[in-house]
Amino acid sequence: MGKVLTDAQITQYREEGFVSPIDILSEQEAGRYLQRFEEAERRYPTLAHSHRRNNVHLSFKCLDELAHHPVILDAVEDLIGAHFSLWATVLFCKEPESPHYVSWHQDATYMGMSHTEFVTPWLALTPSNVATGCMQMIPGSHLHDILEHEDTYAEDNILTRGQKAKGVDETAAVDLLLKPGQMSLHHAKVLHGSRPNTTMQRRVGFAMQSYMPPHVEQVVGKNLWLEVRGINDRQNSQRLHRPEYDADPVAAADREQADANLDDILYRGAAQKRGY
Ligand SMILES: O=C(O)CCC(=O)C(=O)O
Repeated sequence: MGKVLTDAQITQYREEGFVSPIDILSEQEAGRYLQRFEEAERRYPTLAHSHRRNNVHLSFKCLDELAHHPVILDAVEDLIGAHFSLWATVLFCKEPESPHYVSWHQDATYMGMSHTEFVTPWLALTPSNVATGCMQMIPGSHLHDILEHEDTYAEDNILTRGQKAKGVDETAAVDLLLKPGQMSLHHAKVLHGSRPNTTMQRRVGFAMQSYMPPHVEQVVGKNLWLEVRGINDRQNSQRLHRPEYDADPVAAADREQADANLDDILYRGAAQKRGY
């Protein structure tokens, strides 16, 4: 038994590359976080929108709190040990009846890391189900090498390059159904994607992408990290600041740098650059 995860959940993660659902917040608490996020979004529209969805935790206090939520961090610790930092976050909002989807991919493909033992918690702030376009995963796919990915730049594909892994057996896919306040945890190499939101409700998921132990090093781009738990000595790394309040200028300056760095890493060698 870990601090949060049962032995069965830890085994599921090791064997399948994901574990879900895990209760983090009550539905009411999730509703309050959603409300705080949407208020901040209305107040500072330039800091969070579909083309500015990375690292919003460096701008909005409610997302910073979630990225440091003790139960989320304990669950992460159960999988990767007691020392880890946060690389980035992505706020995946699928607007009502929008055609946007996420093609099959493996996160580690373009992150420029030395190793792939890292984990992403994805916390639902609204219902994430088949109708709203929940994530789907291919169990056991993290045990294989990274597949070749093709950059499609397809218009409704909300991945940076519209990258699509080749040769995915979609019949093996599992839907990760989450209520508001529940999260999934997925491995850097597991194949996953999601379909469009066909409902009248927004689908909001906060991906803390990813928590990484100190032996995982950035080998492409600058070395920028938010220290989260334990001791994380990395050569030549720069420590990011947490916002003390919404739009805190100290953390905002860090976010500018972190977003530019992410762009540089994720689009390295790409034929086109899009706004995501
Ligand atoms: O939110 C989605 O639909 C996809 C999220 C995703 O690909 C990820 O968190 O790695």
